[in-house]
Amino acid sequence: MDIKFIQFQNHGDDRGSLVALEDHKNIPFTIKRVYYLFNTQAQVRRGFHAHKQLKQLAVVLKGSCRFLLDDGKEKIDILLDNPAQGLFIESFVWREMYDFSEDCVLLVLADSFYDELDYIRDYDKFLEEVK
Ligand code: T46
Repeated sequence: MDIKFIQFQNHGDDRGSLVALEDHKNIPFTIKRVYYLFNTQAQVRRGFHAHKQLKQLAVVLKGSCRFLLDDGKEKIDILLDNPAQGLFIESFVWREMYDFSEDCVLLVLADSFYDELDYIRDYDKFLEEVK
């Protein structure tokens, strides 16, 4: 599986760091939705689904967490701990997020509005679909 990271330019100076995210410039899609996860717990794993259409970019703004990405053939474990780096998540990729640091803030940019019908939440169904 090809894992695509996007490295953002850090416009930092002695006042601090600044990263800008822009449609079709450093983000490879039109941003339709932004959501973020916080107050997560180290021992709680979440995700457990794939999307039929949705493409997303995940950025850890603070702290760290791990993503397990699975395309039905291969599973890859990824540590996200750099706010200047985004993880691009294609459709038909099963994802699980875990090992959240206490202070983790995970930002996700999505190319579509929320639609529960786009989720595949059953792993066996996911495997059938990607066969
Ligand atoms: C994903 C990973 C990285 C909404 O009402 N609107 C939204 O935009 C989202 C994302 C969620 N919700 C509701 C649906 C559920 O009742 O919020 C609740 C928690 O969502 P979910 O259990 O899907 O959360 P995660 O952390 O398992 O998954 C989320 C995204 O849903 C998913 O698309 O790729 O983060």
